[in-house]
Amino acid sequence: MNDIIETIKQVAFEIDNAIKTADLGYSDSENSSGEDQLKLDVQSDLIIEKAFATVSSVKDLVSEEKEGVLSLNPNGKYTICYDPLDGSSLVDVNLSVGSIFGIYEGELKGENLVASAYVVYGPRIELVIADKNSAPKLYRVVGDAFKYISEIKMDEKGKLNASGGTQQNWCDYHKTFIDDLFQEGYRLRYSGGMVPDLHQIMLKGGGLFSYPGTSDKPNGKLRQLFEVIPFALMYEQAGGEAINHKGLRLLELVPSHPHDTSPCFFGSHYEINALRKAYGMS
Ligand code: AHM
Ligand code: MG
Repeated sequence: MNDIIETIKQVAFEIDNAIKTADLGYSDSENSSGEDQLKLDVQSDLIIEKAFATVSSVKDLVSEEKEGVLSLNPNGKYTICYDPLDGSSLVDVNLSVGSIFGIYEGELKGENLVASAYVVYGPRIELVIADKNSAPKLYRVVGDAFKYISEIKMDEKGKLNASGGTQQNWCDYHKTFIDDLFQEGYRLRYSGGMVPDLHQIMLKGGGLFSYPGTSDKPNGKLRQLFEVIPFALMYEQAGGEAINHKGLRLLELVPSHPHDTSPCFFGSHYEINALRKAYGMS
């Protein structure tokens, strides 16, 4: 596992450099979700693919930017499912973006996630790593290396509300739930990049990040293997919760296709309990 973490640190520097210097235009291709790919998406994907090609513990790579599975080493133990540059459409307005990595052993489903990591490219580069045994660990680039900063622990209740999806397409009970949180004093924090948005809520103690199913996207937008499940491990290990619209832990999701999405809710206990009531789960 250590070789994988070291590789993630290496690619973080390379992708950060690409963000700061590369052409921000579109490539000629679409990803498997039918979205236009930026040149930067393709470049970040290649950086990760090249770096893991020599890591013997990695069996396969599955990228948000590629349709199929890329086999690397038949004797490897882990499959890495990754979103090379999440929120890349925010680079042209100079907002924070991130890379997300889910490290799976065996079949690609939530319960086989053994560790996850994400990198935030903001005013500073930060890396968070989670496994099943301890609280997530925060690292920050100081000088030319990642320095360990602290463990991340969430409070029972937070103050922030990051509500995704097109509001016009929310169902009535979701709208009422989100409105009620604002009535209770929650403050809106939503940049449109899930990495900085979820990072902010975890580091500020708690709150809610939601990306519900909507009338135009009944299964939400965020991808299970690359985005939803890796962050679910982060939130649970930080003392929060991560569930879908039916109350299922996101770590119990079993995708039938690598690019499947899921409605998702990440938060501290208080907000997730409020969600359960609003959605009629309890
Ligand atoms: P991407 O993987 O194509 O960059 O899209 C994922 C991003 C997330 O970072 C963010 O939470 C979400 O899309 C925002 O979507 P919306 O604009 O619909 O709220
Ligand atoms: Mg993404």
